[in-house]
Amino acid sequence: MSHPQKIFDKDILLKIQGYSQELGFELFGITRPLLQKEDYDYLKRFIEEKKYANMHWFSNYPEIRLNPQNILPNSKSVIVLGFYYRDIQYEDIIRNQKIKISRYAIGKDYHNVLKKKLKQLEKFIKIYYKDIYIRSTIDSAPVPEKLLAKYAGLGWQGKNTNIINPEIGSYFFLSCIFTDYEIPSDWESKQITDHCKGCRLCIEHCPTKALEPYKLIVERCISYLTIESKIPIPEEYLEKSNGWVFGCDICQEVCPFNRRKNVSKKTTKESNFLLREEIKNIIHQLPEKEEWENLKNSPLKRVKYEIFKENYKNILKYEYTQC
Ligand code: B12
Ligand code: SF4
Ligand code: SF4
Repeated sequence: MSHPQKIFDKDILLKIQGYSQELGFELFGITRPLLQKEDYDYLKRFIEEKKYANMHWFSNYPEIRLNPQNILPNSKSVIVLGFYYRDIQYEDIIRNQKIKISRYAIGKDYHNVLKKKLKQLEKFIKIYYKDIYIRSTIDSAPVPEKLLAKYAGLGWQGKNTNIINPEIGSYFFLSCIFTDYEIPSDWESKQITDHCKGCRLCIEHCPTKALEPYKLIVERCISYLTIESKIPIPEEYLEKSNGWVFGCDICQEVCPFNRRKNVSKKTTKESNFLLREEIKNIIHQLPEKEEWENLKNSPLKRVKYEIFKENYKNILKYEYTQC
């Protein structure tokens, strides 16, 4: 007996897209989970040459990172989703603060928020395809989400290395749903061409000179230095950190695609990503250990209190002497 072929139906894909929009995902695309040669070679070199600084976890599972189809047996397609996170109400606050927390981290932990939504979407897909194998990822799985988003037509990879969508800019999270269903031949996500052209604003404004076009020098990036390095910000970078104590948004703030008229007022649809009172307090005053311990379900908790505290104090010291 021959088995029916596992191929998505175009109308059902449209239903899946519709439901993803109901859940709040604004960007949707589908592609094959295979890297293009240039990207594969670059990523391979990046791993081999240990360009990931102290993020030693980056070299785990290279057979998946370089061949994302290996994340699920017989994986044939990956649905890539974008979720807009910027809370417009934070814009005035962040502009006038000495201590800055990246826009993506002011709400509840996006891993938890989006994992729940992805589970709902998986359930929805299984209504139509009971025999489907699915695996969802949000950030922490060893798959190159930006490259897959680029192939799925969510945006182009800018010179600041983020995925930028011409309509909504770059303040969105990426998630992936890998499946063992093929993409129908009449459904093709078209790749968006590079819109950066002659612009170099992100490169010129990066305070630590961490950017070369389309390439990030990890150990110079404030985002890395404040979240992933696991040591206090070294002196040489402190004076350049511009108040960023957790993450850094400078190369996105200056990007014209986040400043265009229709985008500059855009705000998240997800209440879980709005500025939390606890974060507001932290921006105004260094939290006591107890306050930090009580802060639950926050991206900030990736950093140890002792490191956060030292960075916070050092940044203020520098800013203070500057005045
Ligand atoms: C490791 C990591 C980091 C590291 C390294 C960042 C980086 N640029 O790679 C650090 C801690 C610094 C970081 C910071 C940030 N991150 Co981060 N990060 C990741 C993670 C886990 C892996 C990314 C990765 O594979 N990097 C490795 C390098 C090699 O990849 P790459 O920059 O994409 O480089 C490719 C291209 O340059 C290209 N290329 C191909 N050919 C060639 C040839 C040449 C010559 C060159 C130069 C390049 C090139 O291919 C390369 C290889 O893949 C992803 C989640 C995931 N699972 O994918 C989130 C992710 C990329 N991060 C995200 C975010 C939001 C951020 C921050 C904005 C957070 C913040 N505000 O502080 C910053 C942005 C800093 C920046 N300018 O990139 C989002 C991006 C969403 C989007 N719209 O693009 C992701 C997708 C998380 C998510 N699920 O939403 N991050
Ligand atoms: S996140 Fe900040 S430090 Fe890192 S590349 Fe962008 S502007 Fe530079
Ligand atoms: S600031 Fe300019 S060069 Fe940088 S990502 Fe945006 S459009 Fe591209």
